[in-house]
Amino acid sequence: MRIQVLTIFPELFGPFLATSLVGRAIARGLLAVEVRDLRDFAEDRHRSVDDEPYGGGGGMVMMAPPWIRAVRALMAAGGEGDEGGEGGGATAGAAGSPGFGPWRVLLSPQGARLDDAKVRELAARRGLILLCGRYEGIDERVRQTVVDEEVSIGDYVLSGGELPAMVLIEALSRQVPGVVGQAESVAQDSFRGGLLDHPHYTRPPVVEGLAVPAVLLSGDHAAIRRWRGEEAVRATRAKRPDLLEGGVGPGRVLDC
Ligand code: 4HQ
Repeated sequence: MRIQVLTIFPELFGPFLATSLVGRAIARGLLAVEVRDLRDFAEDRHRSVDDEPYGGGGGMVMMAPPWIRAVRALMAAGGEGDEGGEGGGATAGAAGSPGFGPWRVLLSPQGARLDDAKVRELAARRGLILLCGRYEGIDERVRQTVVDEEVSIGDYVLSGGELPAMVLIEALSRQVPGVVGQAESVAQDSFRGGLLDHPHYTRPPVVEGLAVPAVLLSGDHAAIRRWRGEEAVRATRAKRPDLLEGGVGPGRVLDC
């Protein structure tokens, strides 16, 4: 999977992309992430990307032309794009065929909230362009011309779309085949059932007077599997009952 990022702070991504699971996925060629400076697509010698809002009021607004030029340049240089289809927004530049090219995502609190289903859906695409805004907003015509979808990581206000983009990249990378190892992917499967994870323990056996549940030391693997299933349901009911009310009922979850 190929992800292109547009930002005025490309340096924020360095250590993130070099570290841990994401770093390894990139090193192994399973994931390609290219971070581009939006200012490279400005028109003036000051490399301006913001201006005062029409209608007045405080703050600055990101200008449309640098974004539009940047996104179109990335699409033209796309190489492998997306299979397209999905009514896709504008065109894929060079070929000019509508609906093809990378899927363009604007990180914004106005988008649908990111969840496991959305992560899987986006991870199934071959190419993404992530637009990271700053300032008080982005000229509305950017959305109208070069954005396929807006995604939010939660109902709070950040100063920029860079952290949301990193959240998305990390979650997406875990869905790329081969990125997460066999053992880890078993644990990951538990969320697919819509449940929270069961509690985990490692040495030492007693911490601050708190002992490890005896069943985990029993060597009885069927009993351990049962205990973990029950604890997952208990944790979900106590901490996130909303997950049990959704499409995946507890009955079905207990089956797996
Ligand atoms: N933003 N989820 C970028 C967010 C946000 C969010 C506010 C996006 C500021 C410039 N993005 N603008 N929450 O708070 O994605």
